[in-house]
Amino acid sequence: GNGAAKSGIPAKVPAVAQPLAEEPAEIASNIRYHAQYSPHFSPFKFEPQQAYYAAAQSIRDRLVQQWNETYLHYHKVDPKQTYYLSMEFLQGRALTNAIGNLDIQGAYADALNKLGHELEEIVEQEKDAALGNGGLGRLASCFLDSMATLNLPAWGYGLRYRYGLFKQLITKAGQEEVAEDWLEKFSPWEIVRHDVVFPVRFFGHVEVLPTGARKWVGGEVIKALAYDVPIPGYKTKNTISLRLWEAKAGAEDFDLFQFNDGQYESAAQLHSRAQQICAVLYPGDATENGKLLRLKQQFFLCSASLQDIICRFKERKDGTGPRQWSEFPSKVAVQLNDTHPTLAIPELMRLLMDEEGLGWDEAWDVTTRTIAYTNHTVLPEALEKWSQAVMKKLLPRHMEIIEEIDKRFMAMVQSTRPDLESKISSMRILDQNPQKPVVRMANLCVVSGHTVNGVAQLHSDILKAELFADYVSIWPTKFQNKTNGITPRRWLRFCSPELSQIITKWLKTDQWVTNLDLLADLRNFADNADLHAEWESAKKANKQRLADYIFRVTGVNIDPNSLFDIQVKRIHEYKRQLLNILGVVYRYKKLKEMSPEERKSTTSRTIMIGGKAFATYTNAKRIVKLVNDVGAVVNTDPEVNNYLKVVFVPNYNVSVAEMLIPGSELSQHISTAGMEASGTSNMKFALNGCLIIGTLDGANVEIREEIGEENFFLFGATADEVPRLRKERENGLFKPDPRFEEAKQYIRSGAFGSYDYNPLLDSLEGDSGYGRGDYFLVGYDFPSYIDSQEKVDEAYKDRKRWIKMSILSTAGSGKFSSDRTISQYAKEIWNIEECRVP
Ligand code: HBZ
Repeated sequence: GNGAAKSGIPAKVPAVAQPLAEEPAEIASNIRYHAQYSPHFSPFKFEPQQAYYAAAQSIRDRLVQQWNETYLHYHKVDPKQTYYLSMEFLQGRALTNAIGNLDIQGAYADALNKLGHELEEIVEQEKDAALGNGGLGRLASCFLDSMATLNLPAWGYGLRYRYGLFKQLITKAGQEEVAEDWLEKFSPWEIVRHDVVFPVRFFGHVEVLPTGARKWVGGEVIKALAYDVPIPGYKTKNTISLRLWEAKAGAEDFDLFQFNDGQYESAAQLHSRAQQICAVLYPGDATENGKLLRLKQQFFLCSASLQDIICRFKERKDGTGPRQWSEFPSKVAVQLNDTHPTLAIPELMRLLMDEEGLGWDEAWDVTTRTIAYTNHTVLPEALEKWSQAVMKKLLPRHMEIIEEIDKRFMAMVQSTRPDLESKISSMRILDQNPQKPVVRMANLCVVSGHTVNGVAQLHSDILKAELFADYVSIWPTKFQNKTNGITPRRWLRFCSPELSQIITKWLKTDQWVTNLDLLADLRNFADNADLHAEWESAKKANKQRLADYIFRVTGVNIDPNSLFDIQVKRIHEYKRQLLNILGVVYRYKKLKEMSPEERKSTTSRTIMIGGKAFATYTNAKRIVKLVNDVGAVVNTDPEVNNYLKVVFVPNYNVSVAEMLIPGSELSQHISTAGMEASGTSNMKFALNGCLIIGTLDGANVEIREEIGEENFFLFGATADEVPRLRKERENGLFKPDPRFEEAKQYIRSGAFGSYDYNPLLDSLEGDSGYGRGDYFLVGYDFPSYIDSQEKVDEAYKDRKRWIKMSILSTAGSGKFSSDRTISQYAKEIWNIEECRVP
């Protein structure tokens, strides 16, 4: 797996080099060393960019040292280890996090000062590593931080995409996507492992050997090369790995003869096919080519990771004889982040049977005791289904194995549960629809995994009652809940040092950073006038910083005394940014109708909306355009722009979130009930003392429980009402509120420009069908949303009450630490324990 053990590092050579510098002066000279001797830049310039790379390389030295110590310690102790397989990791920037977790922030700030730079300016030089789309990818990154901090033997596995999530530009036409080159120069946070390379096969066919054994041969073989991103825990030596695979072809795949013959493209064909695999995160899958490439990516991750895991399992034996395969599940836990890495199941079966010679039953026992699956959505269109024909062509041996799992599952149900006869066809892994036979990946995970979990209580309940109800009757104990969490390091300690300092002062300890439940003690001071003053001044500073940022990126001047109201997340109809902007349009129209005197008694608001729309999601892109068009009119309307501003925050990503969230006062989590599995930004906002307006959906339910219903602005239908409301709508029984009609009509009238918003607004009309007939119930929830927003306006006028609610939001956020979530996974799913580096 790492090479260290197999080749046997000579024990007499000390593994640890010089102790690393602690004093700012020594650190400064170390940074200068990197600036002069690293071959990336010419040595005579030391501008912020060079300073960033040199500082990062100096920090990396520390990370490498800790990483090595951690690896050797795990190797010696040989604990059970978890592997978190994910197609996405949304890491964001690493520098502030690394020096914060290593607890050397002050020394590096001083060192950079000696070199004529400000740390605050240097950290801004770093590009975000955006190897993910949204919540699912960011969750994986928060989990890594908690695994390291809790000293758990656990690693992440992912892909090293050449281009991560696109950069969003806002033009007159709306959103435009451009490639974001996060590796343009190089990433100082990754370490290539030229000794960790595995072959990954595609296509080919299955051969039957004389023994009867089956072997996958032929096709094309591409190399997976490991890059390690060290993940330091907070104030601990433990530093784990995010291992990212890159696809490569070798010199033997380069056809020198063809090249010399002038056939340049075909000479390097496998090289270019290898390059395609990790070229982009989430290649568009509208075409058959796109689908095939996505499936290739998924298999590439699964195959390389499992080969590596098996290799490490074999290396870490203590005795003399070979390892028993039955021991594997007590040394290895594999967690699938949604169905994207489902192919780990048939690939582990294949490796065990075809490469290691196990029989079906033994391989199945090992596989099912190793693998667990997390579901992140109940939206039917997001449940992965792969064409059986495509799968057979790309992965012929895996398709055989999947067919066998399906066959055995059916036989088991038929023989033990005749009462489920009528359900079998929908429970099967293979959907034998003659038009388009597919493999249902979620079903494969449920049948093959030992545990299935949802990501918030409501979501897990829905999984058990609806999506996976039939399986629950077979395996009642297989299903669990693991409510999501966020890392308090990145999402409070480092992104809001001002508020953190106040919390530490009042709690008289900084232990809350790793024991977030301690925040509950802030309740003792929720009415204290001194705390109120400090709290408000920290919020004010964060708001000012945010206002300056907004001016810099949009040119819009926002008033730091207005209520900062934020909704940032991927643009999706179920998340209902459209409800937000319709509410804004209604507010604008009412303001226009008021007298100047009346306006003065309203609560001034700045509404910020940000998020990326998937490139081919037309309605999502129309929503982006609408927010921008409304902003352009409102912000330049001298009658109202002291009372209302609307800003679309471009290119929302992790580091923009770190700016927005600390400066927020109200945030919107307003999805149609039952559709947002959990949400995680809701937790980040609440932790930062931001109040929530939201529906009873996902983790909102639990947040409201924790912070108190009097501190949460609730509105809207509940999840159990949604099916009936949709029915009623289909039957023509929905009577829209006049305010809803007024808002839509105002847009249709052209008040925000001549762009044709009728197709978007029409999705809110009619009586049935996805994308029509208001499937997301914007119209039904509109009146209660407006009423709830009026309560927000009233509450904001009472400063004391508002600050108290803000303090209580932070105080009630302890549960939502990813440390709590990961401890629960460790105990209740993985069965792993702390393995602290001495
Ligand atoms: O996962 C999100 C859920 O929508 C959110 O409610 C939850 O909090 C979060 C973490 O559990 N899901 C995603 O972010 N999903 C994706 O990004 C995605 C990516 C590729 C796909 C499908 C979904 O093919």
